[in-house]
Amino acid sequence: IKYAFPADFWWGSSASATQTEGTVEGDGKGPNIWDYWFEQEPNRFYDGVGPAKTSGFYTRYKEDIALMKEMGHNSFRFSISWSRLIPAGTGAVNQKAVEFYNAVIDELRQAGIEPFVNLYHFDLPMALQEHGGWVNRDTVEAYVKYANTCFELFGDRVAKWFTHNEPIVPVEGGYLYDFHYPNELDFGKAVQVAYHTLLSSASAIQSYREKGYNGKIGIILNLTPTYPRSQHPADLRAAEICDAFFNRSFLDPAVTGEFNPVLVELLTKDGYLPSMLDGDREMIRQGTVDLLGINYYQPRRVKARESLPNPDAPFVPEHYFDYYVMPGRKMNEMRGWEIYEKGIYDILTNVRLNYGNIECFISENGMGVQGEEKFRNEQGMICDSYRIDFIREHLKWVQRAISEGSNVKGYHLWTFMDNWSWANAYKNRYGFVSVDLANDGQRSVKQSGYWFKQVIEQNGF
Ligand code: BGP
Repeated sequence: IKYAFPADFWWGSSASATQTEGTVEGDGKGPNIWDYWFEQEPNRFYDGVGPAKTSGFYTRYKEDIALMKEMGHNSFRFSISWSRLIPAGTGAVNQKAVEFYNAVIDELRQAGIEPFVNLYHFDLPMALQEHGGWVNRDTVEAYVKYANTCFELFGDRVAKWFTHNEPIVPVEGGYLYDFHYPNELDFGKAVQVAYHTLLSSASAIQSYREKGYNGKIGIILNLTPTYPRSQHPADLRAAEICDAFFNRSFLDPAVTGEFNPVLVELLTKDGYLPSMLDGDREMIRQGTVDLLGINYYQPRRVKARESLPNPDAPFVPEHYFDYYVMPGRKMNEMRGWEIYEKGIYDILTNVRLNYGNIECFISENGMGVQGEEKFRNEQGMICDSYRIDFIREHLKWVQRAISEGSNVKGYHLWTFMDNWSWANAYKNRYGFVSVDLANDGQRSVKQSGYWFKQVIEQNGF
């Protein structure tokens, strides 16, 4: 074994409620912003394929968990759907949802798979969005009640909790670049939403600790290592600002309890500081994470702006910097994302050196591919050697970071089985397991799933 991993390494995959569960008539789930948006604009991104019909984890979880076990996984991250558990966002709890999540947790535990539970994966209940969503501070309070409900219901059997997945993404999608509901392009709202999300996380963490549960709680951040085009001071400054907006905005307060100074300086200068209440600072200082999930897909390549921003366009962070494409780089064509494996090592090294080497794991990494059916062989298996290469090359860098002292506890692929994507419905496939929509969602393990099984068995490769 050339690349060996520590004992008890968390091997598995990640998923989210809206992308996998599906809705069943009479199950009591309330609508969230994705159900609503799809109803309004079914052809915006999805060619009419909405989140109600996904891979159907809600009804097929036993089969799926059995497959995870067969594939040797020892952990699985999924999310609770807030609007399934509390259909109106606040108030009554849906008993069918309690039964469902209890059953999933028990099934995982019986299979020897540790449940990693995320409370929020982009899916705000529509009833709360109607009152302003995350712009409205009441949503923070509603979220903390929801989080407490989850701790009370499942805290005896779940020992790894996460407050949010990729909290910067709803800020970007909903308030800067138009790919999440409510797609209002408004920088001031973006900052307020980010702030309220952060506060909700800190407050839920504090509440979890006060109640004395025997587990860990963290946050999952998508980190995009940011590289300047050159060592010229203007390029360096551009990269510093980009990094402050997209990485350190959440990373700093979540891990250290302090806001990123570069960000504070810019927001102050431009008059965009969020409104805060007395006591918030202390809450954020107290509510730092035990555990950091890191999602890594792509780096950012940054240069200084060469022209002034258009004063009439809505304000965005790119006011301060520009991106450039590094010639000759590998790309994921489907998403236009650069594939840069060493980025995962750079993030882990940054966390080791600058964030107290906090306990962390790779909570998402993966390769979306369109049209994988053409790689199915005669035995019916999708031969995704490109995904095996992708995972292996990233794992080599993770292993190197560990050998240099990074406190990395696991690797989860996005995702276990092909699922519904926020950006393109079912076009882009990421799973170890394929889901044949034309054939009643039939599951079949891809070559990468079997390869990963071997990696787990040997705890390396
Ligand atoms: C991450 C999200 C996941 C998943 C993944 C792939 O940002 O946490 O929910 O969607 O990206 O993205 P996509 O399906 O849009 O290609």
